[in-house]
Amino acid sequence: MGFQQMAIGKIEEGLHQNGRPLELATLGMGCFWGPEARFGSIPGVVRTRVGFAGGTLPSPTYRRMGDHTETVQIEFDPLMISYAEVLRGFWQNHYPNRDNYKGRQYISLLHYHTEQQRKTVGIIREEMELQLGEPIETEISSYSQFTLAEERHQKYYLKRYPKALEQTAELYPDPAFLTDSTFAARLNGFVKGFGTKAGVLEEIGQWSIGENEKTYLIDLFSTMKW
Ligand code: MHO
Repeated sequence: MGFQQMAIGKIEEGLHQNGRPLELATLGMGCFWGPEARFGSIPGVVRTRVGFAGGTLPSPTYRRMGDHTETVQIEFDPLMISYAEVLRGFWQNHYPNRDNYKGRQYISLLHYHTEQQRKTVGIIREEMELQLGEPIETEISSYSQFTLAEERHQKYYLKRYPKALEQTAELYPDPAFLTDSTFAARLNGFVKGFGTKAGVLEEIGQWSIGENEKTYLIDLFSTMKW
């Protein structure tokens, strides 16, 4: 079928606009490549992006991030994964009390986006402190802004597989399309060792997209050469 005009944004439209409001989480847990892959593999996570947050320097870049922190921002469907589960994933997958050898670049940082999120943070933080056996030193504050990192940092691990990317060229005629794509988030998680082939295929089978589009993505993923 003519996927020329069916680039990924069009295919995934149904996923992003199924009438349910999505929620945001903004998390700093060290080098942002890893957490993007981890969260990108979770069903219910619609988008992942990496960038800079928490500082004051205007227009930070990777080479000049000033007082900002590497962060991953995820957009998720709260009916499929709760914010509490996101927070457990956050605290169980980095050590929040590490010495920060590079200023604020890799600090443990958490921005809540709503009053409800602020309350949930308080509850899960206590739960995680009991698990960890020490007070958590994550810097917690209200979300103010997030600057998208350079394109080369988005879906970083997936970009290490040019052969696979070539096979998705119809979906991603412009590499910038990877940044907002759910399918790219799953691929990026998969190459980093998160999720299983069967799991990804099963999930795509349940996506609220057209049948032809489903078949296309399922065929593509199951026959992909890495
Ligand atoms: N792995 C890199 C850090 C990159 S991350 C985007 C390093 O070891 O310097 O900060």
